[in-house]
Amino acid sequence: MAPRNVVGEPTNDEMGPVDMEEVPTTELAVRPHQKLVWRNVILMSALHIGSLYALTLIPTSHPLTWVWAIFYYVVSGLGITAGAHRLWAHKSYKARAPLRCLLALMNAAALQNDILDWSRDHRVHHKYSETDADPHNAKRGFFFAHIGWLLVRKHPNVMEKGSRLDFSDLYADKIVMFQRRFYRPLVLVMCFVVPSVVPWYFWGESLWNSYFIGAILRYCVLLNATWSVNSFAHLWGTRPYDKRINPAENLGVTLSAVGEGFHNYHHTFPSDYSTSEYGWHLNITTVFINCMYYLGQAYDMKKTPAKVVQLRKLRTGDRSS
Ligand code: ST9
Ligand code: ZN
Ligand code: ZN
Repeated sequence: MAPRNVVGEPTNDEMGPVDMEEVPTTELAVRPHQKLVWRNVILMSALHIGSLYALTLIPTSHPLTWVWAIFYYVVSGLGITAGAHRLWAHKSYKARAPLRCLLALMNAAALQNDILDWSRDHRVHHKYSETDADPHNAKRGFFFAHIGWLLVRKHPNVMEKGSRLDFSDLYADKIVMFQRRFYRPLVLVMCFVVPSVVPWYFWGESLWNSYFIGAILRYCVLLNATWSVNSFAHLWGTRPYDKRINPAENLGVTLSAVGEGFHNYHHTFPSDYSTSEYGWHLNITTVFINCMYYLGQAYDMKKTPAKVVQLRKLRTGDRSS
């Protein structure tokens, strides 16, 4: 994707006033895109309640089950960061078919919509950040940017502006389309069956404990870590590369989101494969991609030259580092 300017896009206010006479008053109260999708509200509430219950099971579960849950958290997190995000949404490096198959499976373990949907929303997010066309527009507040955007219909501008972007590379990728076609069974196996069965089979954990800790709790924490990039890292932190945009460098998010909290850098240089000035530093995803490079599975990694980064910091940074 070509580097893009996230400032200067028209905001909702600049798109002109709503013609009040054409919109019946009842529709003004709750617009279609603000209506709650009750199915999602119920599922997300159940997931969070189930996760609180899972916390109570930790003291009585096998320590290897905790290790497994953390390991599988990283595996599924990489399916998002190294897969949907850096490979498919940004094309910041290339991957051979075996790695793309592996990443598609790891991505299904994260259950964050299929790769095509995820990448489509993410490209629109970068192009139209902090406007109504941004699926998780942080200008609508912390809650909306974090989880609220998944509980209501999308703003019509998301579809309208999104339909102007090019996603032909995603539709042309057979592995992406395979994952989309068989998404439900893949999710069933990768997100729920595998994390539940491994502790039960290998060290005799009860299926009940392994399901709640390996599947439910791990999935819920992973979702919240991912959403933190949209909420925390779009609202709080330093802006050493471009002080004119919302996305910020946020250490807490970097640590929980396996290296994705360098968000001011990432929105300033979106095609950099390490999403950070500092390469592999605090960045498990970059370590993973580098290992794949040495195994011959990843190649053509894009890196913004240090000189360009320094000049940009001097020109638009907040001088915080
Ligand atoms: C989840 C995703 O959690 C999380 C993503 C976070 C992203 C973070 C990014 C941060 C950077 C990376 C860091 C990663 C860090 C990872 C750390 C890991 C440790 N453009 O969507 P629909 C069109 S998912 C163009 O149904 P509604 C299209 O034609 C959680 N067109 O809209 C589409 O039809 P089709 C689990 C677009 O009806 C049609 O509109 N999943 C675009 O308004 C309808 O689309 C859930 O909870 C676009 N961008 O529904 C499910 N978008 O697809 C949540 C749409 O056939 N989703 N179109 O082509 C839903 O239920 C619904 O999407 C909805 C909106 C209710 C939210
Ligand atoms: Zn991105
Ligand atoms: Zn962002």
